[in-house]
Amino acid sequence: MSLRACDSLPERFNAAEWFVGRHVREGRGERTAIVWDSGTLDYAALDEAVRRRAAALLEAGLHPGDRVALLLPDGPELLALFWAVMAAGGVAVPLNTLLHADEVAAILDDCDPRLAVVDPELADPAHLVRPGREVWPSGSSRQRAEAAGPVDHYASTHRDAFAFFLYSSGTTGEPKGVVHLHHDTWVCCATYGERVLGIRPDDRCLSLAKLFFAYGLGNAGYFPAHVGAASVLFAGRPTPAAMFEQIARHRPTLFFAVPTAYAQMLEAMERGAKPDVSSVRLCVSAGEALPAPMFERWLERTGTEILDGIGSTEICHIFLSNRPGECAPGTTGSPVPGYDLRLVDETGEPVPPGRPGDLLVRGDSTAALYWNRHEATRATMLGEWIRTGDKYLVDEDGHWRHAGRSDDMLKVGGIWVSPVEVEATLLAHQAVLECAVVGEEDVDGLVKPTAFVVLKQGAADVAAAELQAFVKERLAPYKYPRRVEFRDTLPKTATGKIRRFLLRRELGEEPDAAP
Ligand code: 3UK
Repeated sequence: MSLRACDSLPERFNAAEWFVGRHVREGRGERTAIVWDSGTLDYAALDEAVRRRAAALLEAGLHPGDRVALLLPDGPELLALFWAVMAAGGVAVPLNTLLHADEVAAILDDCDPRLAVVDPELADPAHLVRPGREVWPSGSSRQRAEAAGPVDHYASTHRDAFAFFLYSSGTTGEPKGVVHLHHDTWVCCATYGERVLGIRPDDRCLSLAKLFFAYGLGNAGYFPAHVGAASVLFAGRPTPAAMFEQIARHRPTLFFAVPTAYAQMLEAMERGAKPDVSSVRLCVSAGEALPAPMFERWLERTGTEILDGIGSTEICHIFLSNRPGECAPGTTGSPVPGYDLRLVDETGEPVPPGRPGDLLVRGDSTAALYWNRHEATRATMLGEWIRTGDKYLVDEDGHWRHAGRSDDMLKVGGIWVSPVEVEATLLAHQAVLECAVVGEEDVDGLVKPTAFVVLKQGAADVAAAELQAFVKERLAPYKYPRRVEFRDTLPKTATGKIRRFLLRRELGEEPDAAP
């Protein structure tokens, strides 16, 4: 018998009702729900916006379980639509706004939405229409919502019904739809939200990671909405200057970012920027490991700790984390209450203490499946347990330390980059004969993609910058190799496979004892 965290929820449970409607029902309608550069919205206004949008979706013929894709910048419209889709009994699919048009089209073909709402500045809506799929430009979606009378109740969904998909890059670059249920977000709030963040009604949450990432969705979407607190939403590019300005203007109490961003903000401060971050009670880092020196530098400059925690799109949010006042820099702390963790070897047996093993996690917020990916689902979701693809070890103080990945995937600025996908793109360049992409640490100890390239004989010389631009034109810009090194040959196995680990070893990223 397994005790599920969400057993305390009623069987009929709609996440949108919990995170929005409930506050109005219980008399908290006047509390601020969303703050952004041109206004604020209280819970009563957000609830009405959600119910109007749900009405517009139902009028358009949305059926329970139909997917609705959302391609919009962070702001009240995106958050209202996200909840509205669930309020109407549908399944919300927020899309990465940094992707190229053909990357977006491929995701839409996979999740097969009945409807997509698209900001015309991010993609051409007409280009995405298919038989059986309507596409509403975001302006016309807003008009439909304003014209619709609000629905009078949130759909009576099962707590285990599909609620939203988040697309996450796979090993060859093709994105996989990670399917989450109505109870998953509630579980993240009851575990990490309450037990680690201590989320409370007077919090204001600002996330550098956008809402379409699992990380951002919790940070500035459902954590504050769990307790009637406020989301600070920012649509722009999260440069250090923009983040300092947002913090000074909107005075968040919780600030969420990725190590690369903390590194850039520290650099700006070390060059003389003097941001006022006095409103922030806690900073959080996730997406990739936070190097210990960055924790120390930030503490020295701001007087605030950065809580490093690991989460994943599949587990929905953070399941292993440091605790306020007890941070162990350079480690990911200890398991979040509500999650069980195991480290196993290749045969599935537990590893002895101090030795690295493959991390398996059990908890009640883990994804149900990968949409249309039966084999990947079976390889990752092992009954109650889920395979993270990370290697970890527990040190003598009982702290969990990240020890790399069991695949070749790179985390760059907290975002997945598939070396295979970047290599395939480079190979499409007429001058490239062979290439290999591996991670290389920068001065802060953060991984960036480096490409080793062999040019075709007789091909005109190409500059590194040309190859970098070639990748940026075809893939989301954060995927391009930060450094390109030209070689005459690449190390290969007898069967002709490129031995990436030898290149990693040359860069000092792999211990000499590797296979
Ligand atoms: C890596 C970390 C070391 C690790 C995420 C919700 O990053 C998130 O989700 P993704 O699916 O990636 C998951 C993978 O990223 N990783 C994340 N955090 C850390 N490695 N230290 C960390 N602190 O490989 C993991 O399997 O994109 C999703 C909430 C928070 C998140 N970070």
